[in-house]
Amino acid sequence: MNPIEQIKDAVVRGRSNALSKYPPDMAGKPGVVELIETALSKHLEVGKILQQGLIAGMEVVGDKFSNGEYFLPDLLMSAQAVKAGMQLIDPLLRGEDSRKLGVIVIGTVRGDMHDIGKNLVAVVLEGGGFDVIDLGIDVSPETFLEQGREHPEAVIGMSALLTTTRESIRTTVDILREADLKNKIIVGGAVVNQEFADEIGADGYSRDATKAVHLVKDLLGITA
Ligand code: B12
Repeated sequence: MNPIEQIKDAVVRGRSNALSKYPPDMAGKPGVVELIETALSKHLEVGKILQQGLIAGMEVVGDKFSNGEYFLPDLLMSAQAVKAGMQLIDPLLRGEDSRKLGVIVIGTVRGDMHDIGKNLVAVVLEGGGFDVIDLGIDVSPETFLEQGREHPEAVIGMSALLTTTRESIRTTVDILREADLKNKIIVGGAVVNQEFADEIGADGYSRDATKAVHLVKDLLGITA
């Protein structure tokens, strides 16, 4: 297995670091943290570590959870491993480039606690040169409204992973539109698609974090 595949595997197995007791059959073996350190020392690209290691691993975990092979504790261990890895590469993704292309306000909508995907989108946008204001999870329409008013130039991003909270996106978009906010709105998350985005009058949808950067650049007319 190459170093990136090892990172992906460690995410799938929910192994954060070498000191962790989990999973028991991997005692003493490196986890996501050590594997990323090794990958970085070999000058592997941070973007690859993120996309093909952390995100790809979490996608496998998502599928295993959906088909009943994994249960909640497995899921949480993997989420923790991704978090540990993100802490390591986050500063590198942000880069030293202080040029800012624009502001993004992003959050997971009311009633929804899922934030792994939203966090990835936030980090990748930051890495792409944007200032990101992350409102966290379970964000009320009122908070989005306040932030939109405070940052009229910002693109607002909303994430939802549940069929029920997809409706929170709709409500939030309606409230922002009724208040006549001119912010561009982008939406995403596993239960969202282009059709839904069009239906609720969002300005854009992207199925993953990397495409979100292109989407925001397109919306803001940034050609570089
Ligand atoms: C991890 C997870 C959890 C974790 C969340 C941990 C965390 N900190 O986020 C925990 C265990 C807490 C959890 C809880 C629940 N979950 Co859950 N969970 C998942 C799981 C397995 C993976 C989600 C994930 O992180 N995927 C990986 C990331 C990288 O993908 P992503 O989120 O889709 O994000 C990518 C894109 O969608 C996009 N994107 C995301 N957001 C945005 C935003 C913008 C603006 C843009 C442009 C793009 C974008 O870019 C991201 C990166 O590429 C999914 C199953 C699955 N296969 O998706 C179920 C799933 C979403 N959960 C589900 C359910 C039902 C629940 C619970 C209700 C379970 C329960 N009975 O308690 C609770 C809900 C709690 C709540 N109120 O929110 C269902 C939802 C079913 C539905 N359609 O409504 C799913 C589909 C599982 C299933 N098959 O049943 N869950």
